[in-house]
Amino acid sequence: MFIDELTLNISAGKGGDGIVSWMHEKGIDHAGPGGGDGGNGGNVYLKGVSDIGRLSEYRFVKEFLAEDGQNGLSDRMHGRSGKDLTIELPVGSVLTNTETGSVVEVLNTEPIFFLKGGRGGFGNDHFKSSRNQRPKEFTQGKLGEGGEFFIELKLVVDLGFVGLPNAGKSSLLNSITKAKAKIGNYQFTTLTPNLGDLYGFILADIPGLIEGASEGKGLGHKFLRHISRTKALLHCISCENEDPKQVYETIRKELGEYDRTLLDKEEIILLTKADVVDEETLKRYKTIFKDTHTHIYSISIIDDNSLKTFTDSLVKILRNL
Ligand SMILES: Nc1nc2c(ncn2[C@@H]2O[C@H](COP(=O)(O)OP(=O)(O)OP(=O)(O)O)[C@@H](O)[C@H]2O)c(=O)[nH]1
Ligand SMILES: [Mg+2]
Repeated sequence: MFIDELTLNISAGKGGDGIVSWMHEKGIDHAGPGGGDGGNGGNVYLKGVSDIGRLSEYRFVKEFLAEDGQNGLSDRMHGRSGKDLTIELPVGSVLTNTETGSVVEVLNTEPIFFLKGGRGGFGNDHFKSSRNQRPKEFTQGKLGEGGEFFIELKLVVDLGFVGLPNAGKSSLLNSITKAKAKIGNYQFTTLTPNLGDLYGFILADIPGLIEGASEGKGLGHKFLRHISRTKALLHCISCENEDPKQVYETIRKELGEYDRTLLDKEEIILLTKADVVDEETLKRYKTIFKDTHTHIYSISIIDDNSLKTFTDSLVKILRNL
């Protein structure tokens, strides 16, 4: 089950309490204060991983807690600090503190310091001074930082495939990358995003959109968040459609209703399934976009030349973005 949003309670560890105790030296009772300080609570780090399914592993996890610091010990020994906790999240995760609204984004695999553990309290030994040889004071450990976090995955990808269901998006992804997306001669074969790597560029094939997706029709538009970070969109329009422009407008309308900024992205027009029409028709389809687009291509997954021409151009376009 693919999960791209989740709410979790996450807290750094509490600091251990300082304690009150007395040194016991041979023959002398109450030789002086001996209560050690508490250890600091463990910190929480976030680490991005390239596994886009990682959030589903946390489906039944309600909270993540770093270890608390140990209380102070006698004989002036300090408590051990709590172990740090590292939470792995898919690259592209955005965490929002539901109370404060503060946002942290996990954009790469470098560990991010996220929540600070509470400081350990002071034992009575800490309060010893020339004027106070027998302090009875101590302080408690502080709570670690923490809260409730809404985690939303917005994939970090270079190019998003958009189009009607059955346009051949997944077939294309499988043909030009090592992806193994499910293909089917019916609508909504793709139920969750698929990623592929083309010379280091990450391509995302998302479920097909239909008219009314923004009102929840079909699979709705919830997967569009995954192309919100891309610089470019690949409009996949099947040559089976007699009016490619209308298909293009339908998809644009749904994109715009979800998020107007999606309309400002660089667009590449790709007429798919070119083998189902004759050359003249294909030419006519391409001409429709001439005035509005510079990048217009056609492919057929059974024509290796068309795939090669397209991928060569695509890599150039992506390099220049
Ligand atoms: N003739 C022909 N058929 C194709 C081509 N590319 C894909 N198809 C067929 O079109 C159908 C749909 O392909 P998919 O790749 O599953 O389409 P999709 O756009 O991913 O569809 P959804 O996941 O439902 O959005 C399958 O039966 C494919 O075999 C092509 O270049 N030529
Ligand atoms: Mg598909």
